[in-house]
Amino acid sequence: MTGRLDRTKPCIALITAILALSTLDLCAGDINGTVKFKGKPRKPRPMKKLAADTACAAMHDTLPVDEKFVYAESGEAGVVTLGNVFVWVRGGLPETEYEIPAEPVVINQEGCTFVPHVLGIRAGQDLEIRNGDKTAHNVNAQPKRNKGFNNAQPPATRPLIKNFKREEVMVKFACDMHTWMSCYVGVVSHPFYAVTGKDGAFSLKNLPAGEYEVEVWHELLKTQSQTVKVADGEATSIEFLYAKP
Ligand SMILES: [Cu+2]
Repeated sequence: MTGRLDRTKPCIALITAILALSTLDLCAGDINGTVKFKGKPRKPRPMKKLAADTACAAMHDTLPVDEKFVYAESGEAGVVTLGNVFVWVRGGLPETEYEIPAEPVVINQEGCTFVPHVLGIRAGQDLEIRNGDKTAHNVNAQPKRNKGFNNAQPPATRPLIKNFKREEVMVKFACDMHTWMSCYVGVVSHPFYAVTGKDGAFSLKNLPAGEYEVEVWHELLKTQSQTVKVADGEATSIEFLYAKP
């Protein structure tokens, strides 16, 4: 039994090496990073106005909290990792047309909240807005560079299919029937964007070698940017640190 295991070891090592090679693009590089916040984090606040709406309140056992400041412990004293941050390459990319995914990006209205709260989409890509609730919503998209829309969406109706033609970071969405409802959509003309989870981590993969302006956006803390160099076959690590203004 031991001998057999020993013989499989080199084979496993070889397969691992081949797999590693196949995921490493030698003609592109990655940017991996973390977004953090230094200071006393704002506590998530219960959506009190939601409680006053009978139909919406009935959808929850406990009152949901807002997602304006989503964070986790970072391991460093006084510093937390920050979620719901939109990260994108703002400048430095070659003028190339990137194929637009055929699959739509989905926003759902669920328990009288937009899910997700922060998301990204390609300019020209379909956005499918669903109403998963047994109550009516009114989707009010408020872009500045794109065409806005304002559509009532009764329960059990077909999703709205929309798209934004131009790059715009960010487009705010609200619901005219429920003032606490909001979400933010980053519309980007290329595939190099991400939204951080609670751990603050993001990854922008397969960028051509070059020098880029990477920008981060947070609903309450606004924007920051950094110049980042990317080399072929390498991953560059960066960190963004917000502090209380
Ligand atoms: Cu609503």
